[in-house]
Amino acid sequence: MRDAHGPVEGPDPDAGLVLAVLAGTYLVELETQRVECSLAGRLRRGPRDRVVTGDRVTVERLGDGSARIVERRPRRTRLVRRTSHGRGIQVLAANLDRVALAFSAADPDPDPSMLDRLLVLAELSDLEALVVVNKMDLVDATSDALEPFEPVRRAGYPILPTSVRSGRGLEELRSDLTGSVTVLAGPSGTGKSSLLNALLPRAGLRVGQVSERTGRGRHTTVAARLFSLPGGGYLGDTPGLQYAGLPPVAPAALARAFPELRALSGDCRFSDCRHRAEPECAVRRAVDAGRLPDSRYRSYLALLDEVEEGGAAGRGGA
Ligand SMILES: Nc1nc2c(ncn2[C@@H]2O[C@H](COP(=O)(O)OP(=O)(O)O)[C@@H](O)[C@H]2O)c(=O)[nH]1
Ligand SMILES: [Mg+2]
Ligand SMILES: [Zn+2]
Repeated sequence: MRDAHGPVEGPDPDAGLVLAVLAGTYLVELETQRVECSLAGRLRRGPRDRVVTGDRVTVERLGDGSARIVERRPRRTRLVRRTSHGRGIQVLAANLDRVALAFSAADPDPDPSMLDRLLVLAELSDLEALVVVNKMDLVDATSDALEPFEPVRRAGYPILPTSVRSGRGLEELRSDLTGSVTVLAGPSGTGKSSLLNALLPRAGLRVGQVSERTGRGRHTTVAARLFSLPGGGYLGDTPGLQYAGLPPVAPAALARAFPELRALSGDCRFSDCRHRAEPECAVRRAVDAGRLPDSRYRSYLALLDEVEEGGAAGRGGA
């Protein structure tokens, strides 16, 4: 019961959080319930990602019991990728705190260049990243299964070994994620749905499904879906990230998306050094001296090619 006297404080009853977008319908969590909403006409004009998972919105209840989103509130963060055609950007989710990148110790084997690409996408979206190495039960305790993740650990990213099968690391992951808004992304088959089911008893996601399959050349949903964590916060998945091209960025912004390059680039001779073959390049020097792992540098060069081909460089696209 509310106190009839004095100002009413606390959450705004019409403010909601978009948990999922499904075929033009928006699943919105309000203070006390979840409602399916449509979009007010003026929000329907313009880009298709005008309202995405994670957006904070204002909802208006209509007399017939339905509801619609009448306002999108300012975004704190945006998880972006390049649109599948063209040079624009597509927003996959808003207001995330972190991305948890799920890889597996085996089956499939780790793919360091994919990991570097996803880390760069997280950095370009201003999101924290952590790396989950799942299926640790498939490798024995003395193996060097974490070796492929060493360059990334050295770059400063947290690495958390887990196994849905044995339960290893799940408590740690759960407590780490509690209280923040995180999506899991990563290659197919690494155990993302299994991890979500283990952490969210009621999510009921299908395991072993390739959710990102395309039929007749058309992409199925790539949008993120959030579930509330028992102790607070939200966790979800975002199938769209693993095939993602980088959004158009300037080469300098790409270099800043690698923490270890960021730390070195001030020491290059040229302030606009792209760290390829320029003289007196501090990054090259670090690679040659073994201080910067080859794999990270190769990933940078591959992504630099992609960014330059995308036309962002020198055309004001940044
Ligand atoms: N051995 C082992 N298998 C796992 C583990 N986690 C998931 N799997 C299996 O890996 C396959 C792919 O899992 P899924 O959750 O669908 O992966 P997703 O494509 O990333 O969502 C399924 O057969 C799961 O049973 C794990 O920790 N250990
Ligand atoms: Mg899955
Ligand atoms: Zn350089």
